[in-house]
Amino acid sequence: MLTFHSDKTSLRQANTELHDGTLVTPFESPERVALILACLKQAQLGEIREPPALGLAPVLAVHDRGYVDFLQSCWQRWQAAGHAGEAMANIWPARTLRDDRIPKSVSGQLGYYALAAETAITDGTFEAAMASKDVALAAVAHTLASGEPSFGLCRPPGHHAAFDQFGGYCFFNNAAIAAQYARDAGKKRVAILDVDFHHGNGTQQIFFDRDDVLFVSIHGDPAVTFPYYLGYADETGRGPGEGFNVNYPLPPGTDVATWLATLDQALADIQAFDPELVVISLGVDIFEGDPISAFTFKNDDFVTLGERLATLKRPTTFLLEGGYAVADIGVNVVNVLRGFGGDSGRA
Ligand code: SP5
Ligand code: ZN
Repeated sequence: MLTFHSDKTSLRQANTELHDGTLVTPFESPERVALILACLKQAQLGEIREPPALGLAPVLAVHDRGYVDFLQSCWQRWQAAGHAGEAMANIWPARTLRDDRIPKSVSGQLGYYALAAETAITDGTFEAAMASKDVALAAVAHTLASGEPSFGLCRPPGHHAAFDQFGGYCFFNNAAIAAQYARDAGKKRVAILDVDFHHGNGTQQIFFDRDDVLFVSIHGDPAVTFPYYLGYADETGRGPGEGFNVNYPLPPGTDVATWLATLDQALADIQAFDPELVVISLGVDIFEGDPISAFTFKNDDFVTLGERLATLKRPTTFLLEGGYAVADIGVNVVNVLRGFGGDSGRA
């Protein structure tokens, strides 16, 4: 399987993440991509290509212009304001405060455009987010042109990024950008299957009113799990989008047999939709050893996941989302791709 990768994704090198009340080194690290690359090469899974730089037009097809401008200018403005640390939100237009005016200062805008506080903006964040969406676009373009599967080694991840909000380590919604690109290239129905431990709130929001992009997600129950405010089963879409959003929240600790039985339902939903392209938001944070997640996949279960996804027999693009157990991240990603490709050998 062809992989797309850009060294520019390593330009995102934040030093701080607000985690359980302290600032820690971010779980979402450049090391993640390096380790996956090493495993892909060792497994000889196929060619690894650089994506072309496609600019902002495909981003603006799913994100707000003001939001994109904010991401592009945030770090420089934060520095110009003389702040010592990394740019992070500490005030929101929450519940009892107005949300219909955009503040002028970078601190106010951070809260306006953030949906979580753990994700700091730093030098290189925007450039890395640009590279990440270029990886996603090159991967989907390859699948559209050839019918062959592809893997986009996206970093930073994307599925928490909404129309005009960042957070959950995400800035541009790579899966949404790729799906919209396929729609604009003439594909009538695109399905996005999100298997990351966390609900893909951003992807859901972007397509909630639409019947041309089906969003199906299996994830930790939002009642007890990030992103907390979205991902319930009663979120089924709105207006013309009614019935085209499907959430399968599962309790922390859910066993793999139950998870896979849920996947079978998700695959049936996707087959019923008859998509011309499937985008997999591939989070490997469903691994039992993941430091911030609570599902129970073992290394070999990722092969099974890949095998089941292959039963769809649809043009498929895999895009990396989460996965923070770095010692196992490469093996787990390679196992999915191997399972999908029919070579069930374990990495
Ligand atoms: C793309 C992706 O996987 N983003 C995840 C972002 C999660 N950020 C907040 C994590 C909060 C974890 N709290 C659980 C602590 C367990 N000790
Ligand atoms: Zn995740």
